[in-house]
Amino acid sequence: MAYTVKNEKLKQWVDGVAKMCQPDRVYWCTGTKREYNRLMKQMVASGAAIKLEKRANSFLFRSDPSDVARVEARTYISYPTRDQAGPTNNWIATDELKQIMTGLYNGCMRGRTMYVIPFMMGPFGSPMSRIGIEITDSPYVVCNMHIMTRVGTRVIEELGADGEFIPCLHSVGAPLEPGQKDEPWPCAPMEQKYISHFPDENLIWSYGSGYGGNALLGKKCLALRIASAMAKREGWMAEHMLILRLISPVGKQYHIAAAFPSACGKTNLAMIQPTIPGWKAECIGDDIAWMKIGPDGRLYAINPESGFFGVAPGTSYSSNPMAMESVKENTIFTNCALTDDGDIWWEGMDGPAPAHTIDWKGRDWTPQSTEPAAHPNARFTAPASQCPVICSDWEKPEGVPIDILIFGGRRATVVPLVTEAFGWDHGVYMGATAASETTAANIGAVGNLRRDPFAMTPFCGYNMGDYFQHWFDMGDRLGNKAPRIFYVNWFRKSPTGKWLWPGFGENSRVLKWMCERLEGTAGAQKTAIGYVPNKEDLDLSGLTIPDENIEELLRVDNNAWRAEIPDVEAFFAKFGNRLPERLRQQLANLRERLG
Ligand code: SAT
Ligand code: MN
Repeated sequence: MAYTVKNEKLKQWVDGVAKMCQPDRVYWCTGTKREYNRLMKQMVASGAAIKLEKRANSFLFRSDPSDVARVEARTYISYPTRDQAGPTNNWIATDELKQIMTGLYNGCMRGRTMYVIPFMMGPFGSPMSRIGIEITDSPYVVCNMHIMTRVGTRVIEELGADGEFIPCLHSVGAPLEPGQKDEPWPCAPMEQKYISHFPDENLIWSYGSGYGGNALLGKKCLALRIASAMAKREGWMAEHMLILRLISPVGKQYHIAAAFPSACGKTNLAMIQPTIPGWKAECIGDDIAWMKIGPDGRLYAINPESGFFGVAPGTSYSSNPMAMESVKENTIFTNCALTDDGDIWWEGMDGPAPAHTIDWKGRDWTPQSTEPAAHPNARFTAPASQCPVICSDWEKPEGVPIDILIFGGRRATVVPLVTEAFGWDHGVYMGATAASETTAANIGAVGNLRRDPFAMTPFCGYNMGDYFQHWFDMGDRLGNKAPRIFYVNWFRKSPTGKWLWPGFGENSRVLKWMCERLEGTAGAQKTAIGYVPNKEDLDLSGLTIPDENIEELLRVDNNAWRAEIPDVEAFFAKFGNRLPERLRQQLANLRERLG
């Protein structure tokens, strides 16, 4: 061990896990570049990773074809009673789940190294940051954690003898018998996968998957599921939100936090390059925001992560140039295609498709192939510091004061480009009823409409009805210092199925309108669903969009909204008496406004 651990609780936990999992050896991570390079070298030698000739210090991994995304059906929020987990979470009683998983963990690291990863979520020195310790038998996870979190000896120092940490146990669930050759991507069959959370104990147990949020436990497991439960208890917020700073031509700063479901363009918006002259944007985070009320009564946000785990397909110099710049070097690619000259490729990258690649399953691929070369949920893991527009204050310990909160999703119909809430309670209603067409970020059918309140459905660590109430409570505490709330939909389509809005950098026009609403300088029409801009309220200069498209984008069809009310009612009914009365009231108000 390269350092001394003074924390008895940590030592005991690690010893106990080692006894249960029976690894060949235990290794405490230091978080250094040397450690990273050594592990990568080992993985290249074993065939788990491919070093990219064309990209400095970058590597390609191919997962097992059965292990390509978060598995929500195998994700559990465990409490003694089902009601505590609520209707949106899978639940198994704590005792029973621990018994099942202890059985699986027994001897599961045989033939492998057990890595202990001390990591910090949030900047060093921030009162909002939290320490996690991940135990894993996957060196791939160690390297990803190096990028996504702050790993190292300094965490052990900050933890000291009696500091608090969140224990995160992970195993790929594939013990090796003596002499048995390892798989390039070891994992367990679906029915043995468990991504489990015990919020009462701030404890995470994950088994059987090596992919993304199932295995990089600082991300969804700690920073959202466990943190949301802590935040409820302690009076702060852990949200599935990007954070960005927008700077107006006169140099005024606006901080925006926005919640969209996975793979709905959070990373793109987080790194937006405004197309309107004079406006600039800087990125603070692309996936998760921890927010707390500051001494001045405003809501302050930090990004608990230190890297981007972004969806690769569709990322290009035209859709997200800043992401392309961020992945130029020191990046881990998972399930992308490999080009003949030793670079990565994916669908939607700039320029013509290469004449030949090796696809994410390791097979020859040509543009004539019937399957995509990269998996739709292929990812890049890149250090946030490599983003050319990373905000100079992105690691500020006190965070940045949030002016605007945005909810949204992918909707081909009904929902206009942008709507401003009448007030906090109405904004909470918008968040609670947010809906989106499903994407490839989760294993399941793609393209179905699902209610995804606050984009938190798969990430809320307790009863979602109580979570709604927490939003009202936070609003009450924030009072007139609360951020303004907006709802956006970049994805509305024409009756013939064409995108109506160009999106990407042009979304800055919508952000500008929001800022002007805060300043009281932009107009809007009051509709049944909120304030929607008139065509002339949006800065559309230099854009060539047919008038009828803009009209369709901003159209509020009361009939269509009325038709969705039964679905909202059915959704609300799931929460029984845990549904806050104030949400019921908002629904009644909407119904009345729709007439
Ligand atoms: O695999 S992750 O959960 O980290 C990515 C996502 O779904 O947003
Ligand atoms: Mn996400």
